[in-house]
Amino acid sequence: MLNSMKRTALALLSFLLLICLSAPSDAFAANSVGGACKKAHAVSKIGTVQVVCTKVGKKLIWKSATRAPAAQQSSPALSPTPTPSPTAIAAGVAKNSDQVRVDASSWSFSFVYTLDDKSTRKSSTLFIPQGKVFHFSLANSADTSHGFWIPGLSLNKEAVPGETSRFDFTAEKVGTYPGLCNIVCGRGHSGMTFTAQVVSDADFLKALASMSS
Ligand SMILES: [Cu+2]
Repeated sequence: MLNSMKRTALALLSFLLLICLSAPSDAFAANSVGGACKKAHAVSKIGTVQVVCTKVGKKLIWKSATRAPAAQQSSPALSPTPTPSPTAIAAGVAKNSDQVRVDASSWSFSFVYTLDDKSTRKSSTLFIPQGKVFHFSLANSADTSHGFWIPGLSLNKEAVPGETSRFDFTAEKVGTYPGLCNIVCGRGHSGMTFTAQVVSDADFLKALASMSS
């Protein structure tokens, strides 16, 4: 009988202890944010949310004290490759006497575009905006001649060593056109191939933006 009473008393004590431990630090804490409280500025917790007893009108209610996260600090600017402006073709690039420079060397072709801010972009593919008078320069600093030939566009120019030639060209039809050297120029001659892409203004800007400077 005595043992039974002891066990009951112990169980009751444990229960009370559990209530004390789990109760909020403020005895008035209600079950949720917005619930009633009795002591202004009292601080408590509801679940994991810190709450403050706040006077709203004539009532005292628990309000979340969790602050909004601080605005994210912006990381230092990484100076991304500037995207050519939409006017780069119509106004900017068109101001340059050489909108694209074709570099013919032993044994490859590369294409260098000058943007309106005079910066350049280099590409192994020749992009030509459709329907525009486009200013080309063709340079060859090597010691042998190369032929800059795009059969599908009927474009054929000789790149003479040490000389730069200039010409205007308008490509009328969007498409992909294989290009190659048509002068036998040495052991790497057969590898002197490239692709010309005639594209819309929008695609031309995208292409410029993706090129390395
Ligand atoms: Cu060649």
